[in-house]
Amino acid sequence: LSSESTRGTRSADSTLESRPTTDELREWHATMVLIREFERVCEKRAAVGKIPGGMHSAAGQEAVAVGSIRALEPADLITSSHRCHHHAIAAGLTPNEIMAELYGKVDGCLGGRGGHMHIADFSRHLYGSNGVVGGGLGIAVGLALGSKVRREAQVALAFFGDGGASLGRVWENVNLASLWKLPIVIVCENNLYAVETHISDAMAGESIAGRAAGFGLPCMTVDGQDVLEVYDAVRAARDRAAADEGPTFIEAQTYRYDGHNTGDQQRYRTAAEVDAWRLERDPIERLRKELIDHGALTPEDVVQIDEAAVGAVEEASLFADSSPWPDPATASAGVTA
Ligand SMILES: Cc1ncc(C[n+]2csc(CCOP(=O)(O)OP(=O)(O)O)c2C)c(N)n1
Ligand SMILES: [Mg+2]
Repeated sequence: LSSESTRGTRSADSTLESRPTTDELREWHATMVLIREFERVCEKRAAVGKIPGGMHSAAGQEAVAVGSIRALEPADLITSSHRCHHHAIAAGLTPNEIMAELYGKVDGCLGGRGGHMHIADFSRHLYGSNGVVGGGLGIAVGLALGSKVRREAQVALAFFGDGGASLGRVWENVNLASLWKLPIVIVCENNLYAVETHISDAMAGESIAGRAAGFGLPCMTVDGQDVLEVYDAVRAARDRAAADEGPTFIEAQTYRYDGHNTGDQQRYRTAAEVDAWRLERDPIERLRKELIDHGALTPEDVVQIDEAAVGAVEEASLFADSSPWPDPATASAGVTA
């Protein structure tokens, strides 16, 4: 459970055919387990008011974040959405600094001034979670434009949700990305719901990827519960973008296990629907089974990985609890009139 990002673990001359190593897959699995445990504990901490304003859990969507971010090279750039902890952990932020930020404490990644919807760390190239639905995509388009103008090989990766796919702002940015052939990979995490609204009640047309195709860029749909399928699609898209061949749009079909945000009573879906996704398509169980079947993980390893995740998140909670509040006198530091 290294806190170091393992982005770009493949050699620069790797081909599309090359597969992640067993060690890499083991790290992906451990990171997904850590995300799941982080969300489990955060839900509890938010429910008792430790996380002011509540939060949006990404439990169930781990493979989208890990598969996408592991397909990047270290210099690449990421923007997130309001549902963001899986992106932040996959990008290499530690549970301690994320948890302290969620609590609003001084040891958080932004000194406790950002909170859940402003988790960022420019040193790890994470340009923020975002309370504006679809807002991160606009920032990523700007990052990709900057990279192209400077002739740097940095690719931007943007995440947004199916609800964002019904916003004009999202398509304005997809249009510009395609028109200007920007080095960007656009990942829509289609978890079927925008707050309480099922996608079938909100969206005309066949699919989100189908909509995107109208903007003249390669578009595809992937199984977002299959980390390798996500990785392959994003890696190919990343390679295209780095070769100055323009953007790619990827719709990753996924599912959130928890409510939309803290306190959601979930009257808009059945427990049976949630259980079916958990039992039949869980991204961690799938990868775990594959690794065990191939002798890359033992049942003892699994116990140890689960325990390590519990320990790391327990430590993060203690760390956040004991971290001081920011000094009110510094509240406007850096703000100019
Ligand atoms: C511009 C804007 N409109 C509305 C909201 C309120 N809002 C917050 S999350 C959300 C639903 C987003 O759904 P989706 O894009 O599918 O992401 P998910 O929550 O499923 O991850 C809405 C409507 C907002 N934050 N920003
Ligand atoms: Mg959604």
